[in-house]
Amino acid sequence: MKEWYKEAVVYQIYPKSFCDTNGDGIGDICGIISKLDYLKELGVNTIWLSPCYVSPGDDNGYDIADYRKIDPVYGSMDDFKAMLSEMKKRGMRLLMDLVVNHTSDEHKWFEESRKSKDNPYRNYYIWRDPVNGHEPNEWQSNFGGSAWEYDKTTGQYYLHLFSKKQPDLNWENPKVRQEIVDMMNYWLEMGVDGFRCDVINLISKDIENGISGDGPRLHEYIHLLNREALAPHNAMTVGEVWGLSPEESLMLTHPERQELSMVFQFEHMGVGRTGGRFYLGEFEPEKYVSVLAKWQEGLNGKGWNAICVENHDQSRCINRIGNTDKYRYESATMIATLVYAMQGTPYIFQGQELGLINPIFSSLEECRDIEALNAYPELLKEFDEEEVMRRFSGDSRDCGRAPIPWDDSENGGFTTGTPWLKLHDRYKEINAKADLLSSKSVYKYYKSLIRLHLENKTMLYGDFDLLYNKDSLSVYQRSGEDGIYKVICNFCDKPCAIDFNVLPETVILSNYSVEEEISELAPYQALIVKEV
Ligand code: TEU
Ligand code: CA
Repeated sequence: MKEWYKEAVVYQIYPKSFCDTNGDGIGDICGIISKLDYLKELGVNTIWLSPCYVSPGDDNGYDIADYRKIDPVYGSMDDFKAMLSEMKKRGMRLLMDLVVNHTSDEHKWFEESRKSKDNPYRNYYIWRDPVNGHEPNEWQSNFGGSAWEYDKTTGQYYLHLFSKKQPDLNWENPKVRQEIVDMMNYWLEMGVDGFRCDVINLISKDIENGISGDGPRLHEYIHLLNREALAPHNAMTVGEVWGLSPEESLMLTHPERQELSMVFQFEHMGVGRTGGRFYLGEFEPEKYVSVLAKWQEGLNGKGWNAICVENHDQSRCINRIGNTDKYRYESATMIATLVYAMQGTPYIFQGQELGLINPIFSSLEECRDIEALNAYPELLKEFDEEEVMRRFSGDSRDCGRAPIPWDDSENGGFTTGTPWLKLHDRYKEINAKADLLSSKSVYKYYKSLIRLHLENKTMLYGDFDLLYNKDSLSVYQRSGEDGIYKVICNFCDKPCAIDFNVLPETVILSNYSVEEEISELAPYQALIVKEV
């Protein structure tokens, strides 16, 4: 069935790092407004805005203290409404970040909840008695340490699957569910078009039976949000879920179930990790492509994929998959071609369209992310300081969060003040202005790719077939209403032979100019070829 979300091309803005207009070193809503023409020109038609609600900022806004207010550091509600209307003027839609597995401990619900066992808000959160003077169970927080925090006022522990400043909401409580529904309607009625739903599969738990996510009432809760808020507004949703199979994801997204529009899967982003975060090994292109292919085949005709390369929890793809020096343009555009010529709704993380690279962190003082800060003492038990910083420079969440360099002036024109987090080290050379002036512009390539995606029915809706995937070469086919296309990618910094010839007149898009018949791909070459 045709749905608007299937023809969305989404650009993720991480507001803290996008564009600062008042010199406090932190991006803001006025900064976003100032770049809407840049985004319109790129061709994206939907913005996903990471949290900009009132927050103490323990996890950069994923710890919300007031769901209905804009944090003053980003601007006022008037600024927000102006931004929304400027987006609408340009035919763009807006997705807000819905972070409802937890709030901030500075949310008024939690401040009430912790006061006493009989406070009306007590049951908004998850409280348990100590067991033999200890935590109720062994659960670990995603950011390290126990998932339980003792609160001496009432002598009980509360659950926090993330930082201790992010207490988990108790979805078993119908009042909590109603609060969330009302809050979603508040934003939808203001004109927001949908939500990216943070760790949405964690909202249902069965603590007594050791279940910390994907709990027994998950589908009931999400269906409720759909019925009471999303469906009446024809809103789009993308769920953030970790570790699901395509079959499990269909349970959340099959249209008949009326839950979510689509989910992100992160399986391909984990390719090359030898352990958890901070344990990167060699990247394996064959595995990367086969994971993506599995999701293409698993959802085709039944569900719908969110296709993405990076986000604010990941490092930059060219550092991991591509080549940041000699072939930065080629590898950035090859990865984009491989992923965005597949079937699904594209999500582009800010800066990806410029082929941005990771910063190099040389001391802990340069790092900001709570996950890295918490992991630091643990990693030091295993590695020396230099090695820990090398790991942070390759795999910490600060990598993708580095502020955007808009030009080659001091701090890349991101701010006139001191940026809250350092920019990548080569911003004098790699920035938006330089990219747009270059004959090898990543932005312009993205623009062509987005246009092709939106204008070609095969690219939008066609079937996917993996034809070849070995070592550094992958070939897949899209077939549909507007013909048959082959997408051919070379993941390596050396030429790669193919056993067929490509005629220049059949090339729809490539990151190299193709003047004559070829039977070999150049380093990191990508081709979209029309079958004749
Ligand atoms: O991320 C969920 C999440 O599971 C990741 O933070 C993950 O724990 C981490 O990257 C593993 O190394 C979402 C948001 O995207 C993230 O920014 C938030 O910190 C988190 O939820 C809590 O709200
Ligand atoms: Ca600012």
